[in-house]
Amino acid sequence: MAGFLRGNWPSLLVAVTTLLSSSAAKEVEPRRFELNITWEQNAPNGRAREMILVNGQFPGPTLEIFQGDEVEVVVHNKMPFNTTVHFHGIEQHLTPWSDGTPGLSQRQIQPDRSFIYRWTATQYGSYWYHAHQKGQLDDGLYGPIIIYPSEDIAAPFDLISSDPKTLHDIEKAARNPTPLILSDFRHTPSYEVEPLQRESNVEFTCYDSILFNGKGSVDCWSPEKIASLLSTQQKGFLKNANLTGFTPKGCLPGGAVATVLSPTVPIDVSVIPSEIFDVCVPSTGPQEVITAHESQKWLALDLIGAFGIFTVSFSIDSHPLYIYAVDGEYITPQRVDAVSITNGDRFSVLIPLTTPGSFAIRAASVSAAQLKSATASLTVQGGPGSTNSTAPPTVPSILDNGLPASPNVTKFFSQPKQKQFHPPELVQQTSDQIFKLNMRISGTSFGWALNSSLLPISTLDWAADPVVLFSPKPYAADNVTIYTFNDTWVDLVFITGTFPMPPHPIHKHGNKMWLIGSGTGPFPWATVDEAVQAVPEKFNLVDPPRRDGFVTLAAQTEPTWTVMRYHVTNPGAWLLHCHIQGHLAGGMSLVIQDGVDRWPVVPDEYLEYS
Ligand SMILES: *[C@@H]1O[C@H](CO)[C@@H](O)[C@H](O)[C@H]1NC(C)=O
Ligand SMILES: *[C@@H]1O[C@H](CO)[C@@H](O)[C@H](O)[C@H]1NC(C)=O
Ligand SMILES: *[C@@H]1O[C@H](CO)[C@@H](O)[C@H](O)[C@H]1NC(C)=O
Ligand SMILES: *[C@@H]1O[C@H](CO)[C@@H](O)[C@H](O)[C@H]1NC(C)=O
Ligand SMILES: *[C@@H]1O[C@H](CO)[C@@H](O)[C@H](O)[C@H]1NC(C)=O
Ligand SMILES: *[C@@H]1O[C@H](CO)[C@@H](O)[C@H](O)[C@H]1NC(C)=O
Ligand SMILES: *[C@@H]1O[C@H](CO)[C@@H](O)[C@H](O)[C@H]1NC(C)=O
Ligand SMILES: *[C@@H]1O[C@H](CO)[C@@H](O)[C@H](O)[C@H]1NC(C)=O
Ligand SMILES: [Cu+2]
Repeated sequence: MAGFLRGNWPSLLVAVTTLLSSSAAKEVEPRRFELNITWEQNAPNGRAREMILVNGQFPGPTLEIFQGDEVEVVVHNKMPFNTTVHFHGIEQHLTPWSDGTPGLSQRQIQPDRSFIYRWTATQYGSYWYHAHQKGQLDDGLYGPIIIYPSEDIAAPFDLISSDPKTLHDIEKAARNPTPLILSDFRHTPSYEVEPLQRESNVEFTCYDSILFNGKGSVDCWSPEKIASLLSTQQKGFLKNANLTGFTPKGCLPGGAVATVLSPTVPIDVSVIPSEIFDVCVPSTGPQEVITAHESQKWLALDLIGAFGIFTVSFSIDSHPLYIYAVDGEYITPQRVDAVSITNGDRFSVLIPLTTPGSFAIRAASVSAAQLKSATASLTVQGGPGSTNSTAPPTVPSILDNGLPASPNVTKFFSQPKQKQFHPPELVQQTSDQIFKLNMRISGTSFGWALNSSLLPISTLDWAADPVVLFSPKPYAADNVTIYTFNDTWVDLVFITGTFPMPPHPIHKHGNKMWLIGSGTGPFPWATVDEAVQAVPEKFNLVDPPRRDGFVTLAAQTEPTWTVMRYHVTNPGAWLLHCHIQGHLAGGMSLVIQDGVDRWPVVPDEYLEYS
């Protein structure tokens, strides 16, 4: 039994079959998925490259699960690279070895090997899976997870409408959400990007396409269009670097990225191929079409931000969005015109279908380093007796730079107003431990540090043997490793130490956190209690938003701080990191050993897996 995870996949299949039949007496069989991960030619935006497919698809298949299920995901690595698969936002309650973080929770899955992830679907809602090995997310290893809520979970739909018929239509739509994965996509494979970044000392902030469910095109805009969309901040970056414009790809030129972020570090832009930042070659791939019928009245979408770097504005022409869940958990619904989506985010939205027609689904980058937008289509077919001749012209809510398209567009999703519909517990008013993390750029423009020192992902991938979960360093505190005790409350204070500081989408593995406060200026207080005394208006300890990732405040000229609080209930080795792939690769991570006093006993088959 101990060895059944080893070996190549055909023998494993036999072993798994045996295992399943021998456990047939068990009442509940696990919900089982098999993911064949391959490295193949594909052309999601009309231009071919080698990339990652899961079961021959991109994005990977949706894992449909019912809350309470035991889940088994068998990964067969048929790529020429090591890999791991992380289940983003899944708390992995009592199964920290199935979290998919190389060096922290498991050894890497080598080519022609397999690995079985096992976890319990304790949560409900919208999640996703993705590679956690180096830059493989950018190569296409991701797919949606839907966990259908159990019957006893109350939903907030009667806050959208109290009309019984409408409520019925809404509930029906929400039972069957359509995943819509948004991603940024690059032609250059991640294994080429990494060494080129190191050789040039420049962070590669430029992508080729925005994709909807893996479909899109390469649009090349005229210099005039690009110039007309530039923000004041973007013009300022150009001015500092003595440049006049963004590149034909709509990007801040590579040299200027480094000038802005790490002006004292020598760079070598000559090693950067011109297609990375500059040359735009148009190509056309398929367009994603979401089809619905007017008679449904409502449509539910699970929006998933599978970005390597972008944050986008998202909207659907002529349609409001009712956001009813964030990162999988119900909230008091917000009716908005648009929502900003960043790396790792999930927004579950309901859309009223009132008119047949075709409406643009828009995503536009609001990241400072690149202008880019793309559209998919919402096609609403007409019901019997309806006519589309009277359909009004469609009205966009956002422009190609993500800004509101007209003064009428006033409602973007508001995180401060995000109210959890039924939080599992109240946030504790005081904490037991505080960790102040000084975020800064350390060296090159991609060398972001979560706390002063870099923890490059390569350190975890290659050097962390034994794996932290298997051999914890309980009392290690070396700038990049912290520890906590079970059933304590922990504050993570993210302080910007260098300027300019972009917003960082910080994701914690293993549990959700509350965003209890943020502010501008230094954070001179020894504890969050003291901070709350001094600036109570900067805190919300009553009903703060709860998520598995929050974006830290950007900073231009003075420091900012962001406080996240969480309850340690799930001992294990968890990564806390920026979800921007370049920043993660560059070192923006912290190892959290949660609950060192109640460390889990790792099953032999995971300990021995190699
Ligand atoms: C994975 O690949 C194996 C061998 O090619 C095949 O038998 C199996 O059906 C594949 N599984 C899926 C889910 O595609
Ligand atoms: C692949 O994983 C194995 C096992 O963890 C490790 O020894 C090897 O160095 C890894 N290879 C690469 C290129 O990371
Ligand atoms: C921009 O030009 C000014 C004046 O010529 C010069 O002092 C500065 O070093 C230049 N900056 C860069 C990044 O080249
Ligand atoms: C609009 O009307 C045309 C002609 O009747 C029909 O073919 C088409 O499907 C309709 N479009 C929608 C979105 O209902
Ligand atoms: C704004 O809303 C008003 C009132 O509904 C409408 O008349 C006007 O055309 C809208 N303007 C734009 C730019 O959409
Ligand atoms: C921790 O940070 C300090 C200050 O930046 C540095 O001197 C030290 O080398 C770091 N330690 C480790 C283990 O990275
Ligand atoms: C953060 O790094 C500093 C060194 O710059 C170190 O003194 C401090 O202990 C670290 N904080 C944590 C929480 O590890
Ligand atoms: C950790 O603490 C939580 C919250 O009190 C508790 O439910 C859980 O059983 C504890 N875990 C262990 C392994 O003791
Ligand atoms: Cu970051």
